[in-house]
Amino acid sequence: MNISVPKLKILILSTPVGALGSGLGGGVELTISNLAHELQSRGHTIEIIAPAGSHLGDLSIIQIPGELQLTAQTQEQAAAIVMPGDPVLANMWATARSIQHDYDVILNTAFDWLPFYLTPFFDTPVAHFVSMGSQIAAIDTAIERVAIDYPGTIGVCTRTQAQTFSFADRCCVVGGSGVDPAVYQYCDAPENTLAWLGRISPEKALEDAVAAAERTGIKLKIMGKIQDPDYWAQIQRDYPRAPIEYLGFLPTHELQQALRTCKGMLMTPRWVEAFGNVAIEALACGVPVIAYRRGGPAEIITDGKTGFLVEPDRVEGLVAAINRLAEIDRADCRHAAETVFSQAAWGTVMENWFVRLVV
Ligand code: HBI
Repeated sequence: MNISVPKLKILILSTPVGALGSGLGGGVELTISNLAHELQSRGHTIEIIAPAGSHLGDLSIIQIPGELQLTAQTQEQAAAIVMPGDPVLANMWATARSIQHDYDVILNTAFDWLPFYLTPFFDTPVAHFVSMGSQIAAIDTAIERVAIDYPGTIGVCTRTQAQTFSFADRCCVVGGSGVDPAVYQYCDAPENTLAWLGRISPEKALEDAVAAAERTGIKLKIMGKIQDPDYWAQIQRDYPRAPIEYLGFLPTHELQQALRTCKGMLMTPRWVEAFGNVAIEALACGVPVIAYRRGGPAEIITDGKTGFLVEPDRVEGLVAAINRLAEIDRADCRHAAETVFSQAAWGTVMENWFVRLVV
């Protein structure tokens, strides 16, 4: 029986740390892009508010000027809330307030104090997609206030991420994204290369993947935004002989072309990765994922079937798993992306979340 779902008008507010398309917003870019396309394909109306200079395929975006927000993961746990002089975050939410009555629901994707504080000031229901684990106590407190006063409005990617908050039981696990299998070309005859994808920033611990490449002598293709140039320079100084190649921050079509021929992808999060969109992109190409057993990847990868989960922060564990990659059937990786982690399956979870908040 096809229970008809009401067609919703959804206003999505992006992350204030960078324009969409810059790579500074990390996984949130893929989350917003895939969600917008999937919900539009189901007849919903989507509008996006994001910092000026944003572009995301064919999606229309209300561009907002102002200064970008400091990234939360670079601040101390006890940090005070900091807003720049002309904050793009505040400007984005002032625009949202002025047009809120044209929409059934507002989706916040910023991991910042302001959107949570402003929630009671809005008439239109606000759903919050929380994109990271606990970073700053003041932000945690603001999220908890909303979780208590507006039950069901705090969405998180994984159970592990929820458990970094004291109010884990008040969070709805909605996943981090879903992939459209048609966008990724499956490859069952890989070359002898490895891949690492992500923002090049200390919490992603790229150095461990580079160390594994040096020890195995297998070339590591690195893709992603250089968010911390000093950190990247230090890695190159520490591992001068490692067989690495930096391919840049690539759009999905080019990214999957470079990724699909790899025999495995390494995920080395030093922090509790909320989800790990890059893991499901690798699976969609048929590429097994070797990941530290920490955070989102530990809930995405089935050990021994779609990749390997290894002891965190130990390069020798990565090396041992690299030597076992031939045990994985790449078709199992692709199948996981076509089913559990598909854009369609995730779209249904997100659609149900929004419908529950509107009725
Ligand atoms: N920091 N202050 C702040 N706000 C965000 O929305 C934010 C961030 N750091 C990282 C980030 N978003 C995204 O890269 C998440 O996908 C992790």
